Amino acid sequence: MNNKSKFVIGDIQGCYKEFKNLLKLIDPNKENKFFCVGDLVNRGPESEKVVDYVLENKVKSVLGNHDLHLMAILAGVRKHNDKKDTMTKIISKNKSVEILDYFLNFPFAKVLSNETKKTLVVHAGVLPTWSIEDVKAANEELISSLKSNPEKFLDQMYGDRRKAISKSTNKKNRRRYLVNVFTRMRFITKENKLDLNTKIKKSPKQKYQPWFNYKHKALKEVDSIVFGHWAALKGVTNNNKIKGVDLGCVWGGSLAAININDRSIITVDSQK
Ligand SMILES: [Mn+2]
Repeated sequence: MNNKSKFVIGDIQGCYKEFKNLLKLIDPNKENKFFCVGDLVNRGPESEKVVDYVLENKVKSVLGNHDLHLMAILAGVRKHNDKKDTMTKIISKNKSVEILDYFLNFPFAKVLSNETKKTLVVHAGVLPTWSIEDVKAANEELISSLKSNPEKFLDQMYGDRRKAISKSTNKKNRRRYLVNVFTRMRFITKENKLDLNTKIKKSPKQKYQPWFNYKHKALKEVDSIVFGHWAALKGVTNNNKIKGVDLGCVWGGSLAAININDRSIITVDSQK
């Protein structure tokens, strides 16, 4: 395999065995030329092993909603939901500070460059109206606020803020909206209003479209956008330049990696 290949790996969600199998295919010499799309943990069986591997090997990722949830638990501002969450072994490790510190290095959006190509990586999506500069500004706004006071940020980030807001309005609501765009968004209106409840492929509400169906300003500056989060799509966006890489490994699908150079996809089956 071309050792200049760079990959973006889909939502691992604690599927450690599949993650290791995928790494054998894409990174046999441990040159670490891969990046993750977020949701490294939760719902799956071995989140604690994924976290250990991530810290030991300095794996890089953007933040997903489940990563933020773990960080909020580690920061003590959110409780583990024993009915749904599968992260008790991470919490009991007594490494909360170390793990939280590491995850605080992750951005919400990242532009990867490979040879002549540029790829924007986000967990859920970006607004169609955003240029790359706007994406970076929104990321910077969130990251600086997260880093300056993690407990406060992680405590306040939850809330179904769906309506787009300008910079001048309430900062807390603005942060919530931006977190929702980067980590939870699936459907939006052309006024950038979010539908945060629908997880299937089509929204029952006509004016809400998948975020990648709109014309994206950022695609004037990057060659493609890669995202995860939306397992129900099975990667299908019908858009050559916007690629979904969450193939639902944790739900019995597969774990995928996309080669950002030629956009080819490598998958390993879920062991479920
Ligand atoms: Mn997600």
